[in-house]
Amino acid sequence: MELKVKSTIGLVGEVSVPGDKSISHRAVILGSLAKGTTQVTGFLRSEDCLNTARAFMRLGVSISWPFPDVLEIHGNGLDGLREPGDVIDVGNSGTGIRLITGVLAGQSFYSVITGDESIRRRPMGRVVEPLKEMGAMIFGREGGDKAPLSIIGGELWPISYQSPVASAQVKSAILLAGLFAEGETSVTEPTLSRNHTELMLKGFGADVRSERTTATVVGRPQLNAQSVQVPGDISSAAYWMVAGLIIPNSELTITNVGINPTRTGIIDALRAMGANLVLENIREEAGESAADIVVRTSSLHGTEIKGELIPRLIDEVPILAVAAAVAEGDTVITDAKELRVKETDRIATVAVELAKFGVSIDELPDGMVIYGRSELTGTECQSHGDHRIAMSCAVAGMAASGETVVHDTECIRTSYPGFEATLASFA
Ligand code: SPQ
Repeated sequence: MELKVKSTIGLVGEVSVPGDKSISHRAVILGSLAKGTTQVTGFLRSEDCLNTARAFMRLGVSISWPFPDVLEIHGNGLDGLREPGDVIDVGNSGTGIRLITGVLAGQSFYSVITGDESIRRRPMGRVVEPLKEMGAMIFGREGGDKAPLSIIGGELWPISYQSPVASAQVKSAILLAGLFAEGETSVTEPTLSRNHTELMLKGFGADVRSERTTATVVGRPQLNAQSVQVPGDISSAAYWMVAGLIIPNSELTITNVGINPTRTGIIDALRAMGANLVLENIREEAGESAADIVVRTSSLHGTEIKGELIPRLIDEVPILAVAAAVAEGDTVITDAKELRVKETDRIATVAVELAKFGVSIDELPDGMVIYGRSELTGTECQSHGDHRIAMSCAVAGMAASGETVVHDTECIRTSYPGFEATLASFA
């Protein structure tokens, strides 16, 4: 599939984005391990999250859709999963494979988990090693670092793990495995990553503590079914935030967006660049907050993005690079080596694709320098199979002169079904 985008002006009105991907995955996982029926409203029906639901159905959990935007998970409790009859396939989802592997590590049956070509390239050693320390047997290609992974879990013991990377997937895999270990399992990370797992575990009744960058869970809890309300995904909202800021004559409200502080780095970075961005109607539900975000066309300037800010905006770097390209002055992004092991090497793919629009950009080993004030020129670009690159190119195309064609855009379905329709509504 390809997406044709024309130069656009004046984004005015209201737009909504689908449910948060991270929260939707976690709702399926915890709903499956809880006793009773968990109702998830605003569940993200994207390929990644549907694959997580399919994985738990394969593990014996009954999941139904009473209404289009409501998912019901009929959980059988912590010990209610059963050996799958076939390989579990997470598709393109790093969150899916790493978090589900944490759960499988605590099961006494045999399972095999894999994903698409991009998933089979991404590092799994970061979860396999600590889960093996807890007592699980896990095998994979390249010494256990690459999927497919075969897992024989069972009795686990708790660990206190010092993670070398700030990664919510590593932290969550270990905390989920910790549910099956007697005693306290804790994970300390160099800087705080998104904390949806900790918040949701608390909501389902687990004993969880968070102190600075350490999260601790007490094993063998009784998890009870919950009603989960999923807010809109700030990572999806980021495309319209940037579009509304860089496209002339825009005033756009993005409604019901999750603003968990571990995810709002994009707001902080854009404000540091001079964005006219206001939060309205701020509210909280079950530990997760949401707001309407109003953006108005702004004259942006370059900034420095590094350190603790990076995990709070890691998935937004590609679209932030588009904002930086049209800003006055240079933007320097460092401490973001993690970008090299996402769906694609996002430092390389952002540099290659934005250069096609006429942007001057240098790769750094752990980030990039974007030389601002570029006049964007419509072009033909490639997603490389990465949803965030596809959507960032589409927004760059809206701000560019002439027409832009983005090739290979099926991947957008992994996180943002409906992106193309919203884009078309602005044409
Ligand atoms: O799930 P996946 O494929 O890893 O998705 C991405 C994305 O861009 O949507 C990353 F490629 O988001 C991750 C994010 O980068 C989702 C996530 C989570 O839900 O726990 C955590 C982050 O990854 P990590 O490795 O830093 O923990």
